[in-house]
Parts: sequence; C-alpha cells; structure tokens
Amino acid sequence: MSSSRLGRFADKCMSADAAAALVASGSTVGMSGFTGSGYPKAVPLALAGRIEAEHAAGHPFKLRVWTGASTGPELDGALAKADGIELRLPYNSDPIAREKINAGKMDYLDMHLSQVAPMAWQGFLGPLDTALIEVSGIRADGSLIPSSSIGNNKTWLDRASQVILEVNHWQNPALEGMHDIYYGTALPPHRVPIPLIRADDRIGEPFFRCDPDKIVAIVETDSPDRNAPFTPPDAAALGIAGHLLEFFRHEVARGRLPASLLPLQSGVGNVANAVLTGLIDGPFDNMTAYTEVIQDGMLDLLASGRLRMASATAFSLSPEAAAAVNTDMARYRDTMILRPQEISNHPEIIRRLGCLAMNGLIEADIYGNVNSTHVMGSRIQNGIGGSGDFARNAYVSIFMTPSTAKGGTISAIVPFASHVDHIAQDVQVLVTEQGLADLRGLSPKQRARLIIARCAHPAYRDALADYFERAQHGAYGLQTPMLPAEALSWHQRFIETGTMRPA
Ligand code: 0RQ
Repeated sequence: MSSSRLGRFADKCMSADAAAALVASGSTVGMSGFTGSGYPKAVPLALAGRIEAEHAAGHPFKLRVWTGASTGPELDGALAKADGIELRLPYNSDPIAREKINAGKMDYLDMHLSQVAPMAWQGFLGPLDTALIEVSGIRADGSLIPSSSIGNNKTWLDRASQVILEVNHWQNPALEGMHDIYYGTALPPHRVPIPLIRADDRIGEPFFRCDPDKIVAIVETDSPDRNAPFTPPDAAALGIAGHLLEFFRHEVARGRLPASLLPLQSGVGNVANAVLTGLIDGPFDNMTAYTEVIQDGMLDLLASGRLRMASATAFSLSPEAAAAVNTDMARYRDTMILRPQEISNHPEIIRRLGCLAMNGLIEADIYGNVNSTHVMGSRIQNGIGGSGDFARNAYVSIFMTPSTAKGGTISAIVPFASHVDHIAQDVQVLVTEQGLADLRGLSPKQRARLIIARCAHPAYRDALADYFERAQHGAYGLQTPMLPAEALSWHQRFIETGTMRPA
C-alpha cells in the first residue's frame, strides 16, 4: 500500500490492534463518522475484539463514544455487540445499538446535532481522551485532508488529549479541496456573526489543523463507506413528492418563494430521496441545498443541473452512488462543500438563508406536534438528529410521512403525540400521500380539521374526527381540545383515580 498520503508521520504507522491498545477502558473516544460515511473502520473493530477478550477474562471494559451522527456496522454495530459502549452520543441508527439502548444496557444522549461541538467546548460532556478520525490523507505540513464526512472532527481533534488517524486509501484523493473548515467559532461572550451569507460561500480552510505532538498512531485502511441501499420509491413516497412539488409551485406563483426556491434541507430515508428525485422533473432551476447530508437524490439533482450546488457535512449515499461519486469525484468536487456540523446545522445560518426544511417523522398529532424519535412514546428509533436545528429555524418547516406505518395497521396521524420532538409552532406544513396541510397562520382547532381532512388515511379519518368532535364538547374542550386520557395531568390522575401513590 502506498504511504504517500501519510506525510511526515510514516513512523507513527501501526496495526489497528496496536492502535486499539492505546485506548484505555473507561475513556472517552471522539470518533469521526456521519450517516455511514467517513467513520473509522479498522480501529473500532480491533477495539471490539479487545473488549470481547477483556470481558472473557472477567475484566470490565467500556468506552464513551461520541461521533457526528450515525456510523457503520464496523463501529456502532461491533462495539455495541461487544457490550463495549457505556454512553453514546449524539445520534444512532444502528439496530444492535438500538436494542442495547432500549434494553437499558447503554446510555444514550440524543442531541441536536448543531449543539454537540459547542457543548463539548463548554465542558458539559466531560474530557475527551482520544480522537479517532478517518482522513483521506496527511499533507506535508501536517494538516489533514478530510474524508467523506466532517461531522465534529475539528472539535474532536482540538479537544482530545491524543489522536489516532485512520488514513483510508479507498477515499478518492480528489476529495481534497471540497471541504470548508471554519475556525471562527467561540463561546459567549466572544461569539461573532458567522460570515456565511449564501449556501455556496466558503468561509474557512480545506484542511484540519492538528497538533502533531498529539498524534500517537496512524492506521492505513482501504475500506468503502457503508450505507444501506435505497429501495425504489413506493406509491406513498411518490404521492408525497407530488404534493410537495405542487406546494412549491403554488408558493412561487404567489410570490412567497423565488423561482429557484430557497436552499433545500432534506432528511434521510426513502421519502426524502423521492422528493429530491421528483424535483428533477419540476420547473425549478438554479437551486441550492444547505443541508446535513448529500444523498442519492441530491446527487441526481446535481447531475441534472437543476441543483447548482449542495452544502452539507457528509455524504449519505447508497453503495452504488458512493462508488459512482468516488470514481468521478473531480467532477462533483466543485459543486459540493462539506462543513463541520456546527456550521451545516447552525441556527443562525439556517434562519438567515431561509432553508426549506423537509424531514421525516414517526407520528404527528392533529394539532401538528411531531414525534420523530420514540415509537409508542418510550422506544427510541434513531434520534432527533438535525431535524430540530432545521425545523425551528427554517423559512418553511415541512414534515412528511406515509399516512400509515406497519402495513397500514398504525396511523401516523394520532390525537396526541406519544412523545414530542417538534412543537406545533415548529411544524408549518405536514404532508402524507393523502395530501398536504399548510398550517401556517392556523389555530389549534383549525389545524386539527385540516390535518384530519388532508393528511389522515381514510381508514383512520372517521376515528380521528370522532375524537376531535368528542374532545371539543367534553370537559377539556379548551384551546387544544382533548379527551381525559390525554388531558389529565399526573396530579389530576392521582387525585381523581387514586391509582398513583407516592412511594
Ligand atoms: O420500522 O424499519 O422496523 O420497518 O420506523 O420508518 O417508514 O422507513 O421512514 O426511513 O423516513 O424514517 C422518523 C425514523 C422515519 C426518520 C424516521 C417505523 C417504520 C420503520 C422507519 P422498520 P420508515 P424513514 C436529517 C434529519 C429523525 C432524524 C432526522 C428519523 C421505521 O426520519 O430518524 O429527521 N428522523 N434527521 O415501520 C411505529 C409509527 C411508525 C413506526 C414509522 N407511527 N409507529 N413504527 N415507524 N412510523 C438526518 C440526520 O439527522 C442524520
């Protein structure tokens, strides 16, 4: 394997096992990785092997693992399977880790992605012992060429006591120059405005700075990023995309959006992908994206010429699209910018640019509160991710979902959300394959009527209308009507039923 990407640090080169031996039990490791791209692929596997061996010998061994967002099976899956994670932040979508979290075997801090780096600097998360970062190369001057995601890498490199680098030869050298690492953030009272006025502004430098004295190991790898393939859009996804395109057309016709729209933000998943693909056939040109992840649909939109450029913090591509981009990186490089997630998701910038935020959900209630994270109120699915950063600050905050889940047996529209991530004020447009509800300027009761009529599946519409009707005429038919099951506070239940007793 060529060592030309190792700069002057070739003597720090070692095996993944030797690097894993430098990580102490009980320590905190800040790893690279964001939605299946740019995560370290060899050292976490070696750590998992070491942890299993320690456990077999009767020695406890756990780590606190911080990343950008979700990663790949070689990191979250392997470490969770080995029962090696004491605490995980800020986002997870790995199925093994999800089971351990819900079983109470792993603590999980589900955070707004824009707040992770500032909170690390504020010190609330505790000290960071090791930064374990995938890069695509090391330059002669010691600066680091980032990989296919940026996430929190800048902060981990700055904050950690020691640094382990994985140099991944699979990543295309043409990635060099695509990144924009901004070093101007500070904590109050020293914060200044972030000088990013348009989605394609470059405000930083293309490389990470790194104190050479902190680098204790370099491990060479040659492994692809791993993301799940996208399934072709189904009828529900196409229906949602159709309603949304009609909405955008209408907003342009009314003069409320420019003809090139405003910078797009799109969440992950098949519905989001279908919407992006749908925009290829729409009338909008010269579009931009200011978002977290560049997924397949975004790439197709760039290739079509409809999208002029995309700013994000990571790729989130299917294996086929990742291979295609990797082969043709020089062509894509000038139309994409990858930034730290504290910038890609920064509330100040999202508000200034006026992003059009489009995110998925688990359930929405008839008043427009959205649950993005917890199935039946207590079981974590993934996490809030960047949806809160964008929903609160967007120009138009859109949530989209098929109207039913689990083969039609569950309505995605419910009387009251079992867990609320996004309050009604942060949910301006709700779309299902049934239709679109524009909730801007509407009171709770007006919202309820529109959501039931436009978004609910016909199989659940009557039951929801019946709930709303009875709630309006019941004891809790107030500003936000509810039946007693939802309306009674803990105190009232205690008093009225006597079923909740203090210990
Ligand atoms: O479960 O995989 O077991 O079948 O939830 O649902 O329909 O595949 O939809 O991939 O768009 O995910 C909210 C999870 C939607 C996602 C969520 C079950 C369903 C399935 C997934 P199975 P679908 P999607 C940018 C922004 C938060 C983070 C975010 C998400 C599984 O969009 O994680 O927005 N959002 N980040 O069956 C029971 C319901 C259900 C349900 C869905 N009502 N009841 N199960 N499911 N609705 C990205 C980042 O921040 C990185």
